Amino acid sequence: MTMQATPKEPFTAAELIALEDEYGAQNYHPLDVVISRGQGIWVWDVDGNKYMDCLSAYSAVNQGHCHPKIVDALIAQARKLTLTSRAFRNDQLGLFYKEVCALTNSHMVLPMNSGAEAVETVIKAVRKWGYANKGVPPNKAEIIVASNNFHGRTITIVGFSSEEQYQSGFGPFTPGFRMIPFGDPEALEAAFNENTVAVLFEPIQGEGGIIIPPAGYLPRMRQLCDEHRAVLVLDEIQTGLGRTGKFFAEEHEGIVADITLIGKALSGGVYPISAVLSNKEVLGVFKPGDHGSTYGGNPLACAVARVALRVLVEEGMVDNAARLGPYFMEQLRSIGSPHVKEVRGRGLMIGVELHPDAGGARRFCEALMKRGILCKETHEHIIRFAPPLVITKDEVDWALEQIGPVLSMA
Ligand code: IF1
Repeated sequence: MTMQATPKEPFTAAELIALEDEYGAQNYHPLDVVISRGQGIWVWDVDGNKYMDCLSAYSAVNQGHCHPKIVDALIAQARKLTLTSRAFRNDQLGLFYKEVCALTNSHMVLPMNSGAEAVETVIKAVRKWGYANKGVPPNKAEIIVASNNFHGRTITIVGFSSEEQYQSGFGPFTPGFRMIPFGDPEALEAAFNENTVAVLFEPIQGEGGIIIPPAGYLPRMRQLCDEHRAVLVLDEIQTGLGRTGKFFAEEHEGIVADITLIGKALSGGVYPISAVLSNKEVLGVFKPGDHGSTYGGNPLACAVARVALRVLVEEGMVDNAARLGPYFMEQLRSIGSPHVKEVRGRGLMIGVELHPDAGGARRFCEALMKRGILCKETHEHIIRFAPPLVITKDEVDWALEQIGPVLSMA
């Protein structure tokens, strides 16, 4: 392999973009803003332009960019110990377990790195639980999932996606999933059979377009899982940890899942860590050697997550999302743009759905970028606003001053 001469530092935005495009796999289509610094809700590009981050790395940065206490924890732990593997114990893991369980009323935890790994882990756990505890015949376990779901990118996970692009060219896939429309209680009821081991849902579909199920749907799901002795698994990787104005989105519906998946903001965007939170019955099926990960549960991740959880609670970020989310949405509606079909969301997980003839959400995201706001379309017609939960009312007002003219453009 020969190395090409690269330009001398500091690199311009155009040079850095060219490097990404020349050497990187083209599995993304990012906006052409090259970010080099972040603090709280703000990020700066290599030319020093300042932007409000209204994506928060898909809700990983709920605590704000480079939260000083989380960064301090990272640095302090990095100087002490970073990785032991799970062949040995480390002095952060048990403390992380205890704190995350206390905060979430869980009894058992399994730490992984990415959200997709947490989803894969729970699929293994509920299958094994079904064979051992429910008497499901070997290899017959079924998991009920929703159409329009998003749970990650592994082969098994995209295998139960309804999005043609996520699957196309990647088969064959893992069997054992039954897909039903999201939000329809009758379809849900009809999907259970004696081999159903679990229901795996997002409480609000994120990538699906900020889709909130009808009132009563999740309680009905809870009831059906109890009746059929199936494990209710909620993927709160995006909706959890304060994003919707409650610690977990399930709280809006007054239910408690058997298993909750978290990731993303578990570290405040500082380090990859995810976790499966469960009762003892389900995660209890794992025996030594059944599952694992080299980096899962490493002391650096645990030290970071402990502080990331603490600041979320101590600094009132969940309440802030509950307070400012409805205000943000109400003000977005009052812009009265003819392009807007609907503004919906919970807390600071907000979607603005445009009419099909508005010309697509991407052009609005590009116009917002020019006015100092970074956000990302989902599907073709939905603009998503999900700033870090540390945003203030004045900053929401500033954002609205930028968003108003953009939504009103021709
Ligand atoms: C990408 C969207 C968000 C998730 C839920 C599991 C995962 C995710 C509910 C997997 C991940 C991401 C991944 C990111 C884009 C993104 C996303 F646009 F696709 F929909 F957040 F809105 N469950 N969501 O939302 O977690 O393995 O990525 O850690 O580029 O694929 P991961």
